[in-house]
Amino acid sequence: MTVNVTDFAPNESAAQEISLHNAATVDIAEIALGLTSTNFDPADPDDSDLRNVLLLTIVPGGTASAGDCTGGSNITTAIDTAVGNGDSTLTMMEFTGDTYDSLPTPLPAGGFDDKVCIRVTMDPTASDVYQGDSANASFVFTAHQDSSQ
Ligand SMILES: [Ca+2]
Ligand SMILES: [Ca+2]
Repeated sequence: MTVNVTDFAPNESAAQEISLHNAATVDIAEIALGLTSTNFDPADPDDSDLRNVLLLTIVPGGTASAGDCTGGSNITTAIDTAVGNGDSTLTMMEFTGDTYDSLPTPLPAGGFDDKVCIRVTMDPTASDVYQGDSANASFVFTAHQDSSQ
């Protein structure tokens, strides 16, 4: 699942739902969520990295609607505590290269479905060194058959 962020303005946001489906005959006890990403600073490069001002919101069970995630259970603070600096906001940079183990999402065998809503918001206080910059983020879901993994 890939999210591309291009031509964002401060305070702009986008949200996407990722569907999870277990068609196998083995129960999935938990799902780890990892992130890799790249930054592009193409025009008049000034070493800005857009990922420092992209704030992530991760909501298992949430629904994407008008750039926001509604419903579900927001686990952004828990992820920031695990992989970030514990200030309760989660930048794309903080999560990049890490894996959060794990989402509170058991997925029984036999065709059960679940989903995760991911919202990206550009920090409203971001300066204009980020104009023209873009970022690519790839979220990686890893199923574990038992919770000790
Ligand atoms: Ca943080
Ligand atoms: Ca720049």
